Amino acid sequence: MKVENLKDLDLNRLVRKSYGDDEELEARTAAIIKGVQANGDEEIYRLTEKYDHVNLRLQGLRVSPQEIKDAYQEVSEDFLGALRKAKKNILSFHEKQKRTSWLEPDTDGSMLGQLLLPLKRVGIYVPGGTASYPSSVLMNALPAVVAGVQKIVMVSPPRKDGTLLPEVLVAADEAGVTEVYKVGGAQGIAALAYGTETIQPVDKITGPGNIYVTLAKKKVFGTVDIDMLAGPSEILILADESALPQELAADLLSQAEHDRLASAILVSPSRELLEQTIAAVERQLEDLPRAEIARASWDTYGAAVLVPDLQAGMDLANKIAPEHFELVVKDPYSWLGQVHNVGAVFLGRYSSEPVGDYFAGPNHVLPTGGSARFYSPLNVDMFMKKVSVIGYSEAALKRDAQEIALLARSEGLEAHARAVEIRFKD
Ligand code: HSO
Ligand code: ZN
Repeated sequence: MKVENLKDLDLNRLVRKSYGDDEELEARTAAIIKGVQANGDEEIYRLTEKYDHVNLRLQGLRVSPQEIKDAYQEVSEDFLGALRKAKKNILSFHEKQKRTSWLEPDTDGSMLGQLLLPLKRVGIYVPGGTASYPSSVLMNALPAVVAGVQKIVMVSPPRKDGTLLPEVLVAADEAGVTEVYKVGGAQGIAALAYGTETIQPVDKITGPGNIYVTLAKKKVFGTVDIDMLAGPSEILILADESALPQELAADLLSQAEHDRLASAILVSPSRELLEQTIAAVERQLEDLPRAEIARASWDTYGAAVLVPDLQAGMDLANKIAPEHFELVVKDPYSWLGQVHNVGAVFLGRYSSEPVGDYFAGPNHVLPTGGSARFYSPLNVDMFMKKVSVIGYSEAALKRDAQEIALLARSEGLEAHARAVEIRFKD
């Protein structure tokens, strides 16, 4: 890794990655969805045998209360304690997001307003393998709980022995997930969207997944709502000479270790800091368990960018629109007013990115791939819908009837005009 000058930077290398628009994969995903629509549970059993190498026909798809109980026996008390503290912080942060219905009376006797209603059923996808994160179970389920969603259904691919990770099951139970099913991939998304004999369809699906899951979510959008099309993790750090290279290196690697396609970018006006951090990344990679993944990410999508000053760095951050943005500079709060296109901003050296991943309270499901330009972190509003309320009084309609009729006729819609006029015929 070498320090790059801002003016030579190839932005295309660093931004707008997605998990691909592969037509062949799209066709395969579509076929899986069709299969589940046509053959329900049996198709899920067949695909689970094929992709997850386990036959669930005897035990069924649903995780039993006994399995949840057993999971509690398998996790450590310290894990449970930390999970519960994280839950408390996430809940109290998201409580502040909750908005309520309102009805506003007018002096003319009419009433306008807006009902805010929780979605009835939501589905949460939790990936399998090493990306099966209990923290993501909390981050997806708790905003739904705060919104008042009654049914929160989780799906996740089973391991070869037909179980799910106990930490994930415990997190689901702690978060208030009401049903858990052992089904992953595009078939899991299809089951949530269209339902099967065992799984009732939901209104919205959230949660990250692999390319098949992402393409399936794209495909079922419209039948159900989805949260977003999650891409690989990203971090951009803007640092000045007050920052410590070993801390910056550790934060860069915290995102690089997620995924070979993850991107970790350091931006600074100090060449010395950039060079020292590159060296620190190399040293820290030596004994990192996921070094292979982190190195692939760092070598392909990482960067150390020299900018003329912090302002140029701030502008670059808003242009790249990273998922996570760390401001490790002398007075980070003085830059907050300029932060615009980022998923979450982390201020100062003690707001290391994993603080947000696990514990502080804000959601870690954040816009990626430049979508922070127009998209927000997962939040309570995304699990609610609005209904408009119109309660016109006689006086109000009398006052407005003529103008409503005029607008209706200007659109050639005579029946609309007559509908208001008929009330004042004599
Ligand atoms: N940084 C990831 C979330 C996560 N990290 C889960 C650890 N566990 C999302 O951007
Ligand atoms: Zn993370």
